[in-house]
Amino acid sequence: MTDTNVLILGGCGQVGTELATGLKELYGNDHVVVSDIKPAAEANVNGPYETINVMDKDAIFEVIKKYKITQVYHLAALLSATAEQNPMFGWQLNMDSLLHVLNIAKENHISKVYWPSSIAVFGPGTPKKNTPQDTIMDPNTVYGISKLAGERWCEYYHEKYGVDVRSIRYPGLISYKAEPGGGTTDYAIHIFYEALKHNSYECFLTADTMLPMLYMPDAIKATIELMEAPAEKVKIRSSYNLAGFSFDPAGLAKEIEKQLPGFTISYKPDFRQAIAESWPGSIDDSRARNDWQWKPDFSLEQMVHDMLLNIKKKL
Ligand code: AKB
Repeated sequence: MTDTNVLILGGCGQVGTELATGLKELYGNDHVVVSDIKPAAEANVNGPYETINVMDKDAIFEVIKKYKITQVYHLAALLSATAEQNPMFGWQLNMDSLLHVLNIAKENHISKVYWPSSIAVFGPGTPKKNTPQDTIMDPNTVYGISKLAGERWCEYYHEKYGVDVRSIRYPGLISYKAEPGGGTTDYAIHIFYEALKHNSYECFLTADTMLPMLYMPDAIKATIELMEAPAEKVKIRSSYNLAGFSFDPAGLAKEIEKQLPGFTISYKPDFRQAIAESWPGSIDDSRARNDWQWKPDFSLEQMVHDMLLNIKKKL
């Protein structure tokens, strides 16, 4: 029997959907409460579910009390492309909700917090290749600014109040179980659906826009491993660099073409190009590898194979 009870905020999103499955395998179905802004009838969750608006601290706290929650995974956020369309709302949602969770932890109502950061904390002045853990950070998107500020708050709450908060700077996450929502790296998911439906794809980034990426099973593995690691191994309390592989749209298209002969790609960059250009092309994640033995399982080739196989079944 576990005395760990987990609450996932933003649990119906791209990461939350798969993280819930992983955490239920670890702690049992009844010990993982999924929450999202959606009403229960639309959420399609098997197990405890609560509708929560993360801007409402009392609503979060009520659910924490009701289920005797010990750990919160706070995944709700406006991502890069959506936040650029609505900057003030992006800032408020991303910051206020994080501070609500950190304050609940500071008041000792929960013992551990997970909050994802992103490669969006980097900016045009950051070295692009093998971007180090500690480097120039000058994000120029609302999302990136909110994630960098969030990282500083996490470290502050850890140092001043002893809050056990842990975080990963997710690169682009590739998955097929749940839809991605409003990110710049989402092209690397859309391309698979279009490849299988039409054998062609029009990309909103240019052919040579290199970005760091990670396949979802590896992202879930990393998240749970970081949260399960003994506290003394977690030496970074802002957020850990992490990545699986890097590619540009032309490279991904080439890999898809190997497995789907005749596949073609064309390019029509839009406002997301500038966002992508401000981010690193590859990431140095040696601190995660050394501190808590992070190691991805999937190569680019294996990811493409698995995505095509599973999306084909879905379609
Ligand atoms: C986005 O594109 O906004 C996200 C991210 C890299 O954090 N996938």
